Amino acid sequence: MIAASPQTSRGFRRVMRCDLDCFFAAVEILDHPALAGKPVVVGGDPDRRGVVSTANYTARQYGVHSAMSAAVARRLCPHAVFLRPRFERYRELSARVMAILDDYFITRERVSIDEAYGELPPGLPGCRRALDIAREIKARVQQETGLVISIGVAGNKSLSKLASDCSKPDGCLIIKPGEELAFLHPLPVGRLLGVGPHTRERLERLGLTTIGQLAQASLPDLQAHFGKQGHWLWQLANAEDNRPVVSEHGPPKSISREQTYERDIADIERAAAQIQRLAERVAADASDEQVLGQTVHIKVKWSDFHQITRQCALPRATNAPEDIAQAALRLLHTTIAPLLNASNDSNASAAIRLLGVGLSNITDPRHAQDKGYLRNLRTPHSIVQLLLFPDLPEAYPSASDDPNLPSASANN
Ligand code: DCP
Ligand code: MG
Repeated sequence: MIAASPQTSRGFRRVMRCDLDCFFAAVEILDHPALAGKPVVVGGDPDRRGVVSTANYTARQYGVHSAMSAAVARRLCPHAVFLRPRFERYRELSARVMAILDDYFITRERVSIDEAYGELPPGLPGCRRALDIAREIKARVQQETGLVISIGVAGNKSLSKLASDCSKPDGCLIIKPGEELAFLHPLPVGRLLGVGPHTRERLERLGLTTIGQLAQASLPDLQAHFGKQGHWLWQLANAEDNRPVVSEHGPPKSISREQTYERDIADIERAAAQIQRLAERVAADASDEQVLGQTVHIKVKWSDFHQITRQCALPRATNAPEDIAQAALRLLHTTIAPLLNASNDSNASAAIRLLGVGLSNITDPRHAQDKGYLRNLRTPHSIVQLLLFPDLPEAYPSASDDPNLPSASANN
């Protein structure tokens, strides 16, 4: 059997994955205590092709889940309270939670608004127990934000994710070195990272229903059926995952906003008004992130679901709403209007179902100066760890000085 977290003189790896419970819904209940105990669904309007962003655990008992149509959610749970998302508030709380995590992690990788991986100091004799760190984080998140966070700790990223997912809600699951395979192997293959319904079905047709069966399958056979993915899945099933936790020191690659319309748009004036509105929201997001972009793109999904994107370069990087709107409107008038008119002439039913505006080719003067790993090492807890483990920087090379890891600039 393969040991996932070998004990070395530098200690074993401890990766923590933290994920807030039913995040958007939890924030709504926090801010509106009268909702406590009720089923709560956050997302788009059930009467207007809205989609569920999330639901609290009470609503989930009725089968409501993320990405489901809000109309279906309402049929499943008619007495649920349906709320529109308040992204500003979610971003604010997310930032507060991430700041708490920074007090504990050597490196923190934010993977979504409510989820992050952290590399803890290595497991060495006398070091602080992962369970104690996890309990302290849970208590601080609860006290300082009122939210519940679930935590998994294991020797690598995919195991720590599985551990935190399995522990939900309000969970904390530590997989100790040597316990990886006992935890992993009884689970169904569908729990493995990257195994969606299609791959799961194919694995099951080969008689591989548990992760343990996948781990014992012949590697050449798996590669013959699934190519590179077969090898990766076999590694995961054997608790092998060497992916580093990479702190995000750079700006986002792109910023975009899109909207699906209740009634399809058939006239260019209405489309232009929507493009203007979306462009202003993109500009506001870019301004919040303190970044500039030099490429503007628009996206159109027609009523037959066919989708096109068009883009143009700006003379200089910007986050000014008027620059972004002007470029997006020019794209609309030059590339989309003729198609819209053509469809009207031929009496075709093609009209616009969705519009989007995006900004890419992003630059961030702030981040160009910022060494993310130094920011992490500055945190008080990390300084304590450095005193306890003076060889820590060597044991945990930063993203910028380990040749096996992407450099700060290559990473973004
Ligand atoms: N989200 C969304 N659309 C999705 C999935 C998620 O808008 N298809 C939003 C709403 C979620 C937030 O992102 O609250 C975090 O996503 P998670 O997958 O972590 O889901 P939750 O935090 O809601 O629930 P869980 O307790 O399962 O983590
Ligand atoms: Mg979550």
